[in-house]
Amino acid sequence: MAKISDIKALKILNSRDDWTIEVELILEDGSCVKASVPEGKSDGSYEAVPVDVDKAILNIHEEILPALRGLESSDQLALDNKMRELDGTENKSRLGANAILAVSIALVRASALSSGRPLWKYIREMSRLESFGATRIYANLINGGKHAGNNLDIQEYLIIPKTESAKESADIISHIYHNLGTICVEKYGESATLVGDEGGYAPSLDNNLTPLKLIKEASNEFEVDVGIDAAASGIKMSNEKLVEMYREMVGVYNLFYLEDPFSEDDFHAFKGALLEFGEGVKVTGDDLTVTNTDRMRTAKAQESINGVIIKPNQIGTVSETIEAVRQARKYGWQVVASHRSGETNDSFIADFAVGVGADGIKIGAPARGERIAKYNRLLEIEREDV
Ligand code: 2PG
Ligand code: MG
Repeated sequence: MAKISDIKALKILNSRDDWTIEVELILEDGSCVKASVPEGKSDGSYEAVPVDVDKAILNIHEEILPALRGLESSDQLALDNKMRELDGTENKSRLGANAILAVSIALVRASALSSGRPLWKYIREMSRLESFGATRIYANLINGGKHAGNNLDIQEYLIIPKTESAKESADIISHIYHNLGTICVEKYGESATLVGDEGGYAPSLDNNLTPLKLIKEASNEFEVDVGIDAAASGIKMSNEKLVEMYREMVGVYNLFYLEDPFSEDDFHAFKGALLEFGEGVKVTGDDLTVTNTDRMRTAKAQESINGVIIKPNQIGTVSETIEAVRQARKYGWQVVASHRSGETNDSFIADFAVGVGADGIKIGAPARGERIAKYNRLLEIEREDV
């Protein structure tokens, strides 16, 4: 194990052509790693708060580096806590959740490298979390809502292959994605295969259920579950109308996964959906819970959900993200780790998901380099896991 020698932060572009931070972290044994952070568009109001990128870079150089230099890199919890104390706010709004997370990720990656272990394995050992089976891929093949310029209210239409293998999963997703493209062109013309922020097709369609019909047609010969992320905080529709739509999705398309079906403070409406659809449908909190153990506690007390999305940048340190997974496991919830719509080529989320033994990982469609980076890292991890 080695001590922290230097941290350099700089500006890079993300997949939406917005600036974000990349840090290079060097240990005294010569281990040198990079890490960058993603950014959401359909953000929850209770997420940890990033600061302007130039300010974040300054904060890393002037405050975080002097506080961490010379300390043992492998003491993740102590280092994350040190950054939290230094920040001094509840939501990391002074130093910036983006500044803190970039350093936090770089620390895990550097310690893994220094120890000679693959990142996912290092996270598995550090978190002492158990894996209950393979991490299934949640692929978003049709984009709507804030992620696309079309007329669909629902943000994401997902397929989840029923297989334990990342390679088989990627293969199934790729076949269905191609089939879907062909079907879209046949039915709606070439422009129907223009893609949204997460690489899924973004056609304008006659209603919010049609994407499930198209996906069903494209999936024909393959074994997949289907789901949606409504990201309902951004939808202007009454709860009655929403429930009616979900009822049809569950009834006709056997919906397995239902993320953020209502707006972010409506714990009660989530509970209603869970009661109506039962354990067979994973009613999942994202903007509702924002990887925050306090919000998760409220959701548990109100019996609102049976699944949760986990995103490191919603809370701002790797240690707290691990703690959120631990708490979700205690509650018996399904755990799905997730990318953000504004991504870089950093594939940390793939190692994190496998490391903490998440049941699923949401990484968009197999298109656009920043999404492909996660697919390819999952394939690599599967090859390493022998
Ligand atoms: C979501 C995410 C990722 P965003 O709502 O789950 O798919 O979108 O990063 O824009 O919040
Ligand atoms: Mg979501």
